[in-house]
Amino acid sequence: TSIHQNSEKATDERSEFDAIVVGAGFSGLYMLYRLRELGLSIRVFDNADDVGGTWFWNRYPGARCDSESYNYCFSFSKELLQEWSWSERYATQPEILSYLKHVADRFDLRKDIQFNTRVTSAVFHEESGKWVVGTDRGDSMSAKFFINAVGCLSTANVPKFEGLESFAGNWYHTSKWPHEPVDFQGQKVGVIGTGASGLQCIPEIAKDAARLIVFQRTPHYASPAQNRPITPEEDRQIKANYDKLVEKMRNAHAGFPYETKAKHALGVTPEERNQIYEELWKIGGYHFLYSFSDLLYNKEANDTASEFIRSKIRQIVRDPEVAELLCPKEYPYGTKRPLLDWDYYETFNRENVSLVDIKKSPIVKITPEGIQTTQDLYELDSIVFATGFDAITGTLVRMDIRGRGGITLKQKWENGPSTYLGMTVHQFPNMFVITGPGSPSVLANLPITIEQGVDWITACIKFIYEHKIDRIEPTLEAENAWVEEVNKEANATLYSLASSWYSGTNIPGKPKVFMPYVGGLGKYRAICDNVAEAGYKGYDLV
Ligand code: N01
Repeated sequence: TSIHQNSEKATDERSEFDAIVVGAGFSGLYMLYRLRELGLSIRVFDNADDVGGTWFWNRYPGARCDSESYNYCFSFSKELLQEWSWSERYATQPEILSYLKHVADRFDLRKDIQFNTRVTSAVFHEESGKWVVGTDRGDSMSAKFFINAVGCLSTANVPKFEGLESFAGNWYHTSKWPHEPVDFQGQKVGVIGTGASGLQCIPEIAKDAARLIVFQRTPHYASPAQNRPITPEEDRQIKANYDKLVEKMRNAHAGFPYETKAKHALGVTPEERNQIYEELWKIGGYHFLYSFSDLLYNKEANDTASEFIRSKIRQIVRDPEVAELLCPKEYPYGTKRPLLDWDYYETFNRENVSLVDIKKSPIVKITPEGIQTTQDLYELDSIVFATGFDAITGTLVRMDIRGRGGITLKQKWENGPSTYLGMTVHQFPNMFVITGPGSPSVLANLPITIEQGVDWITACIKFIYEHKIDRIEPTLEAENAWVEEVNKEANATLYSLASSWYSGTNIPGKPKVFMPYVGGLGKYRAICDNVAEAGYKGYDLV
């Protein structure tokens, strides 16, 4: 019998498995699919009551993916690519969620997934060589392999403002949005945060609320999304060429099928440069980032793109003071996650919307009436926290994961995460992380980078069974060398000029370490493949 949506228990009653996977989003679903092909017994846990991961939780108004729909999907099944049609250039959250539900049904994945269950601990038992996994429902199950598919942005960051519990209205975090639509009509609403989530929900909330006050700490750069429906002809063309498109994405730097216009922004005349920027601005989406390949490496080159975006903001926003406040000046374009503009800048031309600079006048506390800054009290009916996540490591260190000698992952990563290839950790045998720190993860088109990670892990597990190996664990030397490589790549870029969740600076007390691997998905894939081909170089195989 297959398990249907909202069922709480997977069908298999056993407590011992070959592999336990945490998370049923893009990465957990595909991991399950691949491991089943090896004939293994698998249990997947997810805290939600259905599949979807990030697309299950982030239901705020306006939630969509910034990556184009026909790039942001699984590529492993040609049939799936042909049978699913995306309705718009950028898919909405409900459409991506129904896609992932379709994937779960089509490949009969639900029967191995236990929903409404949070994994709270995972302890490696040295004698048996098994991971013992505990959940908030009192389960205790063991497996040879423990695989984290928890996503990079799954632990919400609600800043600890004094007095939040005293607030008389309702408050929401974008990633924990209620399943029923929230009605802001007639309300005074405050939104804190202007990252990807803020930029998407602000224009939508502005249409409903009587008054919207946006609390901005740091302005972000955004280029137009230029969304539109996908025509039947376009759909046919994409599908006729999917093989080539997929091949291109898999080997591309960021997993997208785009090509940069030119190498050096300063190698063309200012007129030519402007023309390229204008052209890409019209095309929309991440194409703008693909103007010149040195934007993230050369500050002077970057200045030209940053200034171009500022000039556009000044053209769109009518009030010059508000426009200036919306212009990022303290960090280069692209060093915080580049964003798309879904009528965000235009929203500040509305009569009912205002912008508060909380860098100049920080929030002091939340009172029963609203938000108190050093300057004013803003009376509000609702507050929306678009304040992001304890990204990349947050969910992992909150689970009580204990490796050899009882060391916890939290202790191990006290001064910042260290991994070998972003997928494995010294002292944590037979544990894998998909989109872990030290992998391209959030800097690449996620479904495509997830497929690379899952395929590599699957091949590794197959190798382990074929060679009758009990344990695989990276050596400390290999791990240290990889950390050095990740740092070297990051240091060659301009990323250090911004504070961002990429390096943990959004979370007070979190070590400041640039977490993703910047070298690109194509290069990373080749490195990982070489390690495998060399018989898992850098690993102890026992
Ligand atoms: O979170 P963020 P997000 N006081 O961390 C501010 C993906 N995503 O949920 O910049 C006051 O980017 C913070 O200010 P500052 C995507 O990868 C994708 O928006 O730190 N303000 C910032 O403005 C994205 O990058 C999509 O100074 C505080 C905001 O809150 C990632 O998720 C859509 C504060 C947080 O921005 C995270 O995006 C949505 C405090 N104490 C998300 N703490 C799409 O594909 C934080 N802020 C479209």
